[in-house]
Amino acid sequence: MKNPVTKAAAIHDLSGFGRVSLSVIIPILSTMGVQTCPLPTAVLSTHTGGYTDYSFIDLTENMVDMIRHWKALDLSFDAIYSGFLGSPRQVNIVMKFIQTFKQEDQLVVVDPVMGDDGKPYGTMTAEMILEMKKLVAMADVITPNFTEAAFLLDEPYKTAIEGKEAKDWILRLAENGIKKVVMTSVPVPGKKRQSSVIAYDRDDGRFWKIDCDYIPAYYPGTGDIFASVIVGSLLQGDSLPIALDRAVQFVSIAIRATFGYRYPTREGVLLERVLNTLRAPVLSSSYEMMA
Ligand code: PXL
Repeated sequence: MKNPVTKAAAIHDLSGFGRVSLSVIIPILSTMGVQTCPLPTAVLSTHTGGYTDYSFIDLTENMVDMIRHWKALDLSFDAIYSGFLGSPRQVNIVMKFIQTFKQEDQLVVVDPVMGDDGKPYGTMTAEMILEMKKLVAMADVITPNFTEAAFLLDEPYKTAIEGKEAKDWILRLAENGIKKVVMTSVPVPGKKRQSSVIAYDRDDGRFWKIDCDYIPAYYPGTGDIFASVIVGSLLQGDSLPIALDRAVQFVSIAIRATFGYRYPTREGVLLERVLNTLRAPVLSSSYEMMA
């Protein structure tokens, strides 16, 4: 029987407090009609951005055990979506997972979660970055932010990039066969406060761009929110530029819903207030094709 609901394996950490990773990915994908099967990489008391002294339990061995059982059950997934990984060995486990559960018409999305704003997250190491370069090569779609793209390409982080060079970075990221590259938080020259999302579709060679609103606050987890909306949107058959529109608009609505309150930014955006908007059609579209 054809699966009546699409099914995604979600390989990310579970942070108990502060809305990031599985805490946002599961509700978003569920709302978008996707059954989400979490394969937790680590359990933390909080995420690592804005909190210190957090507890961190590495679940590498547990992942091996869970995968063994999933294989025995002969599970199949319409999508495999990985994000924050807790150790270099986990990257290898995810690579093996992709090989094991590979099937036709499957969507493999790797969000190479490593850092932001030019800096690596607290648990990241040089070895992790090396391993992550191998993992992204197995993906159909990758969603690095600008910092992660710089890490993957061994480029120094910069505070502005011209469109032509950004396209060149994306083509280099796509070199090893990746079908769709979505780069977020791309800084815009001459506009200190502005950022863009730029994406490339190898199938037709087109580049898409969306300029994002600026709001003077940083909320952890917005990268996970963005990438999971992209996953849900592509799974429901949207085109790449419409998936970008959905993800950019949803992150923007979520930030605006939160910023109006004096809410501690490290707790993340008020997802619960805006989740239902994911069910609405895209009513206004702001993507552009890049020449
Ligand atoms: O949102 C990315 C992310 C995921 N998981 C953990 C994090 C972060 C970012 O800070 O700390 C544990």
